Amino acid sequence: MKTRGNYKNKIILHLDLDAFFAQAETLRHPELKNKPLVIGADPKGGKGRGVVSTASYEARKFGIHSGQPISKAFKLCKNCFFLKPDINYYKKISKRIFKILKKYSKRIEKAGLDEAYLDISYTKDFKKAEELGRKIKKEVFAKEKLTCSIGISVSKKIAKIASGYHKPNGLTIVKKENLLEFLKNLDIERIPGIGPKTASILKKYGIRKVNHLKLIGKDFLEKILGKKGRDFYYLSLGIDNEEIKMRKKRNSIGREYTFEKDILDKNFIFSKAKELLKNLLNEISKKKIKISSIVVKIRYSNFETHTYSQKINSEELKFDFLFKKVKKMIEKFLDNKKIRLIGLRFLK
Ligand code: TTP
Ligand code: MG
Repeated sequence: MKTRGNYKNKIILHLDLDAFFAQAETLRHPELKNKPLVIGADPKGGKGRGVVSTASYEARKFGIHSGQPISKAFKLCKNCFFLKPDINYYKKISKRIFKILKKYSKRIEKAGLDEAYLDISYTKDFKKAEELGRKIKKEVFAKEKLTCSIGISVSKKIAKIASGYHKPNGLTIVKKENLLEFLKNLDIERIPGIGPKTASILKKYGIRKVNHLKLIGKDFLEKILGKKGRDFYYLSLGIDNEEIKMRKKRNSIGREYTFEKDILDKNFIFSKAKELLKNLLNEISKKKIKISSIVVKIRYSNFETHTYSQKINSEELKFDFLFKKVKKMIEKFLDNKKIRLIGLRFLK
């Protein structure tokens, strides 16, 4: 995989899992597969006050969709299956999906739990990019038994529109030469950033299709929608220069330890701190991270928690020196109180 270098033509892949929470639930409730399934707040027999997180494609046929009041969803389909969301479970799946995706590009943006942009300009042409799209879909399904939709184009927004174009389980390629043809007759709601509110403003002026944005012109759109309007105008011409936003590097690195039982013995606490410090210094030297301060965290048995930080410079990044410092920092807190947790953190 090569992701660096100035490729003349940008190729962006957008992936979005289909009905993510609902699909995830069918993995552990196979009896719900291909059934109308709604993930959201408890419908409480139609009196529930929360909203729908997502619905399986079978449930969408009843008019159920994300964000809708759960009471309405219940009225639309009393025989649908309703489950409450379990975010931690979805996060675990999401992490594994991203592990797969990271193999295919170093320039990757996490746009949500089930959504990512990958810069795949290194594939150089759309034929190879399409092959890669198929490969990723195959691998996601083989490893996680989940279907996704992929869009591939010359920019982020167009790739996202493309991934939503043939959902579920779609793969849509929009090459530069087909861009304007593809955009022309799309409903304006397909554009990322045009929600129901913006759409209703635009429709007041008869603007329903992407082509209408182009015809009405930049100045008018800017007048009614501000800077956003100008972006929509440029998008109608196929112009979108938004960059992939990679996650910022971590600006701290830390470890903590919760004792099996609350501890009073100072030397025992020091010995744990020693272990944490050794591990952290090891990691810092491996990753060649620059450090500006160290933070000690102490939690007493009653959960009261304190942190204490001190500046350090790179010459001081030696075990003996730091261990002395850490011991002093810890001692400030001990005060003959039982300790539940000890933590050490270095800040960049
Ligand atoms: P989406 O990708 O927008 O929706 P989806 O994956 O359920 O369906 P699609 O096939 O159209 O992509 O969002 C991903 C998950 O985020 C979704 O499964 C549930 C959650 N979500 C909410 O909780 N509330 C919301 O309003 C939306 C839009 C999503
Ligand atoms: Mg999705």
